[in-house]
Amino acid sequence: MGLTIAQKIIKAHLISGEMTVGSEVALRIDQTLTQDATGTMAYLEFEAMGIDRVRTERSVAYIDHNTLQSGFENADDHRFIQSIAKKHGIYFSRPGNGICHQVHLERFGIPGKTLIGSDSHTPTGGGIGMLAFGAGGLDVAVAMGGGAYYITMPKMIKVNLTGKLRPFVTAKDVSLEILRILSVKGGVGSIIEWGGEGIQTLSVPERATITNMGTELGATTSIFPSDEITREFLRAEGREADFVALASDPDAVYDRVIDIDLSELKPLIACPHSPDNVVTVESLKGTKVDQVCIGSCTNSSLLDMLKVAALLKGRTIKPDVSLSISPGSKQVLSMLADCGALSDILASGARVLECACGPCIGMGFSPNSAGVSLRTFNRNFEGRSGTADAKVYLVSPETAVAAALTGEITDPILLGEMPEIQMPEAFKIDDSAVIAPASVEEAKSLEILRGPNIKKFPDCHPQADSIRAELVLKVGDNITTDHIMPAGAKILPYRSNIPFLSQYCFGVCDKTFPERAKAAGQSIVVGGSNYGQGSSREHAALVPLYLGVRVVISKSFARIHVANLINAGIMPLTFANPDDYDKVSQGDTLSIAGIWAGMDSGSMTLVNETNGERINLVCNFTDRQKAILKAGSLLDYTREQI
Ligand code: MIC
Ligand code: SF4
Repeated sequence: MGLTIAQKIIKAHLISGEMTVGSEVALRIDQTLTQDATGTMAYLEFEAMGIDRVRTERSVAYIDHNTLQSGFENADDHRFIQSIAKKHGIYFSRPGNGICHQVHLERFGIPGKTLIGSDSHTPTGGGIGMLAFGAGGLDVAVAMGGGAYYITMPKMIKVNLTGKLRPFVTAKDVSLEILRILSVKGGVGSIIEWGGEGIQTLSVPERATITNMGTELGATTSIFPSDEITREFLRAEGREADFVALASDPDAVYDRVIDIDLSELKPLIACPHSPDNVVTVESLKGTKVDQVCIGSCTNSSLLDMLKVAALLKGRTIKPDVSLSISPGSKQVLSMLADCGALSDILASGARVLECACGPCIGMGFSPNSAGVSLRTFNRNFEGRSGTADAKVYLVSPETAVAAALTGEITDPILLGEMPEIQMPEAFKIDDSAVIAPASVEEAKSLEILRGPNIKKFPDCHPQADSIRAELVLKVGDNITTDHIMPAGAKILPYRSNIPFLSQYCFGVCDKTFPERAKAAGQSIVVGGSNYGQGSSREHAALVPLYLGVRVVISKSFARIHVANLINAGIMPLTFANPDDYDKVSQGDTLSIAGIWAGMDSGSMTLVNETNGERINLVCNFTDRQKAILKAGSLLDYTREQI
């Protein structure tokens, strides 16, 4: 039987486990990346493991999320990360050099290699044929130390593209179309491979837009073949030597095949507050727009920016719309400046922001009250923009420009002819903002620079054999990590200060949660399906842990979050019958006995002491996961192993 691209890469990196769907496999990791919002914690964890030097082929620490520096906190964290990177063999990408996923694609990604990153959009690397996963910081720390990365062997979904996109219909619309088809849960447990003759019409940055947003499907990752288009991109980056061809075998078997005819797609838009809430742009025409943001790791490549500049050229944005543009990297920004496109953008009335995540994670540029914001980003979760009642829509750069110019949601086709975009043969290479690590000898005397914002890792608790606790919070379906542990300019600087962060835990759902959880001592949280979708932030596990949450019960979990819960020593359990979700209410006293035996047998009984109901819960822990829970956390488990 032939293999898919992902199966080939998994096979080449398999340390242990069977490559059968549903079993746990351990993978050797070639490259890691971190960003600063998750990185500070990841490096504290790496440090706690006591390993001198990273054991990967390439590890890069990016600063791209917390670049506002409205106090000492972010700058202190940047210095901490820079100093620890230098000492331990990690490349450091300075603030301003760009968004981790964009820069990694440009300068470091290699087809056929494995990459894990402490950011859920690490699958962007799939656009260049990498097998790239988002992971919690602790998993990345372990991989930096040479340890394996564990995933549940996924199913394989193939998306076959035929035809060619029409003018003004883009890779972003392909991402939105697959979200419309599969929903934010449709990719869970699967790797999505993109193929078919239609991919020949998509450049690497367009492919990367698609693999980037595969994260919103809940997919384990997404990947494109590595072909002549990949070679061309690497050549333009001066890295042709990194090229290897990669394709699936003709007789590879897929669990599901989806066909999309590119020539039939229309400009699409995801409505508030979920990326799968997709309709045609046309159907919303005339909706008044207050703000437009172009950028983020989804749509900030040179190609995207050149298209935006060409459409804005000689035009002025509506006076009551504010437009921000954040190029994805210093390479992109500097090439825009060299060719004059930046002047066209500025002349239109746009505000050019630095090459960073910025408004995508609520770091500035929040919309006005109840404002309508059209963004080329990948997430429009409630409150994420920093304005609680804003209505955020996700669109392509072309649709974004059309809204900025007309002041309302407008099909970009109405902008007239799409200008011809000439991509340069070679990109401008300047790696001066990437600082290489010190030599082993030099590293010995280097000091790590720590600011007062860095607080202690929360205490972990080895899993006891029984628990009796209050159901302190009951939430619904598709709860995101932005609900559990919000980000944004006010809170993001405190990612290494769990006690401070804890005041905001679940704030989007229930502002009284932190106080009630603390008062309860130890507690249980109940969620609906796809609990924990979205970001890879392990803070969505560490902060509840700090507040006393010991068990989370849901109808189903998102992949990275469930791993983060286990890594933090919080036991995730699932209702055997999803309808039993209705048999518990917030405030009930719940108990579970015989937990250790239940972990082995795969089922436990939850007793609702308040109403007398007995509810069957299931779990499917591997031996490693049981050992982590019993040790109290992955950190404790890893220390035991070392
Ligand atoms: C996001 O897009 O939500 C983030 C911010 O990049 C997160 C990481 C984080 O919370 O720091 C992600 O996607 O993993
Ligand atoms: Fe940054 Fe937004 Fe991409 Fe997350 S999704 S890495 S916040 S640009």
